[in-house]
Amino acid sequence: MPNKRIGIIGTGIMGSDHARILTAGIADAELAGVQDASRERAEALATETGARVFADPQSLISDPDIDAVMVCSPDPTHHPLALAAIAAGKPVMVEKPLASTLAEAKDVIAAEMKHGRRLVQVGFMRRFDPGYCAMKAELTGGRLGQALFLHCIHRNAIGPDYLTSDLVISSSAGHEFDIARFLLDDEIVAASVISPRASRLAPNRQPQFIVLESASGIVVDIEVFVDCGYGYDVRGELVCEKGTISLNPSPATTLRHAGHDGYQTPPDWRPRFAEAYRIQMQAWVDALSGRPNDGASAWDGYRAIQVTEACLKASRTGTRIAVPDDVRPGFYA
Ligand code: ISE
Repeated sequence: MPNKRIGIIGTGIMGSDHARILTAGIADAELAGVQDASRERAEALATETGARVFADPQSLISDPDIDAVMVCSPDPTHHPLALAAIAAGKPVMVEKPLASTLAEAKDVIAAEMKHGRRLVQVGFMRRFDPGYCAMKAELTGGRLGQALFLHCIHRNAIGPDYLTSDLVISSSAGHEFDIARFLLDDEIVAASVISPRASRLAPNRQPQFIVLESASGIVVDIEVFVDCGYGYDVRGELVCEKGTISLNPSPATTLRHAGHDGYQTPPDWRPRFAEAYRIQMQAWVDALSGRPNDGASAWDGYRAIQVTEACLKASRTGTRIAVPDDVRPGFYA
């Protein structure tokens, strides 16, 4: 079977990372094209990977030598480019979030359903992280009993300048919204948010403390602090009736040296989730040949945005906000 020819739109941090993962050893796929608003940046990646450079997103999407597309360009472009890929009948992996608003996410769902075949996967890579997968398997196995709490911590060393308090919820906590639904196999029905004062080192945005309630009665709490200073740190503990299961820090080794005993903390999320990104990529490529996977669908992307919007409203009003309980269309069963 010939390799699937992948085109990547957006060659910034995530697009370049995906390109390197793809070229480093994903079976049955090759990086065939790249495109970026900065031609220079696209060309640099093309030189490194041997991919062809496209002048604009549409020419990459419609090219007969591109079988499937990854959208890694800035968030506001996700919605139009997902629609363009659906219109061309090409499978598309859209980096999270699926869209910038609920209305846009609904558009993508409507277009995909009209097309009649599932084409969209959203890049919520934690679904492929071995740690989260082990937590899910343990919960499903039943030995711990029913879940009661999911405690989550999401810390970045230092957020980029453009990251506002709202984006901390949509861009960063969005991962927890999706992984909570996936892990617990449950829907989020309500959200409350409180914020401590801003760190004096990052006065332009506040850390957030989010409490979500699930339909079956599980409480999920999430600390999101993108300016913790020391490194990238994602934690999770699932508390059940008969025990708990926690994520371990990802490094395989502990270093004792010069008065220090512990783990190195990575500067950002790529080393922490390297394995998740690799497994996600292989699973997506395999799905192009018809093998289903547990990746997030456009419906999951839409639900994550619904939780985001409830959190934004909860944060503004200081009240508990119900998340609408939309019925999942059979198309996304
Ligand atoms: C970023 O966009 C990501 O996707 C990372 O996984 C997350 O940890 C970070 O906070 C986001 O800004």
